[in-house]
Amino acid sequence: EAELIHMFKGIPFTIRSSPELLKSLDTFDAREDDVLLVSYPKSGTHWLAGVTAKLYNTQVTLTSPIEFGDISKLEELNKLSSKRIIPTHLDYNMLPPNFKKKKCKMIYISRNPKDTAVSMYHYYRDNPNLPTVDTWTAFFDLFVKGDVVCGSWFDHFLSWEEHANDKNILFLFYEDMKKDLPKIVKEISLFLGLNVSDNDIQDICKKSSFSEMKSDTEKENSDPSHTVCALTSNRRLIFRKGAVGDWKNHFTPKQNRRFEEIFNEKMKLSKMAKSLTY
Ligand code: PPS
Repeated sequence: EAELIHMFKGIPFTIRSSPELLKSLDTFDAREDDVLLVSYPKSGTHWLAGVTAKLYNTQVTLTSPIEFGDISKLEELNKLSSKRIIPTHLDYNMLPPNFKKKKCKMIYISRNPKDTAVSMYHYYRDNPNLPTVDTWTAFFDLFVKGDVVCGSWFDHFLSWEEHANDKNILFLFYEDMKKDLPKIVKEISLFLGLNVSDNDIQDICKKSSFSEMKSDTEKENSDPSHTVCALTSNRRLIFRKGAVGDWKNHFTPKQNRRFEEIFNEKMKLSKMAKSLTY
């Protein structure tokens, strides 16, 4: 079991991200028109990918996360025609430097870390490619210590927050998408420089609802933008509940106090912390 995970630059990765591939990311050749979709796991990656691919009306290649696979995966990526939409769970420091040098557009989506923790717990429980966790209590401890795939939620968020005001980066919150999806889809389209009619926005929102995306993935010819995860082919593991506040069904009052203490300490210099406590 232990060999399901390996450490790279101090961060736990699954063996589906080979060390050779992670090493070569340093020299990966970015293109100016690449678009990156960035997230800590379980923050709305699939939702954002679905929306973004639909905004381009399929004239793009949506890839699986850049850090997954063996070394041949990077050669495949090099051969793909533009435009490429590339999801990633990498923190800012591990992102291939060429994406930064070329000022590629990047969309960072984050979510209340309490809900992310709960989502990740269920994913760990149901995914044979991840270590076994027996109880929520055990997972909670691993999560707050950052002892889970992709490392500490706090480190990830803070590494990206530092760049939230860069012109090529758009910062989004899962909860805002839940509250007013058309508004956020419009914001994404403006950021990407796409001219999309209000009708198209309505249509994209309809096709990107939780129930639409969940039921679509169960069809044989499902929209490929609904299935970017490289860790499972079982789409039911991705589309679980899609709700805000499920943490309240899992956190004990004591865990909640402990989480908030850690949150307040780790995030004391964060300007965006307020947008995250729901
Ligand atoms: S992954 O594996 O890290 O890429 O997972 P990710 O896509 O980031 O996050 C999965 C959670 O997002 C929820 N989800 C959605 N919520 C609302 N609307 C839509 N369309 C949608 N699509 C996916 C999904 O249900 C997971 O959250 P939980 O709380 O586990 O249900």
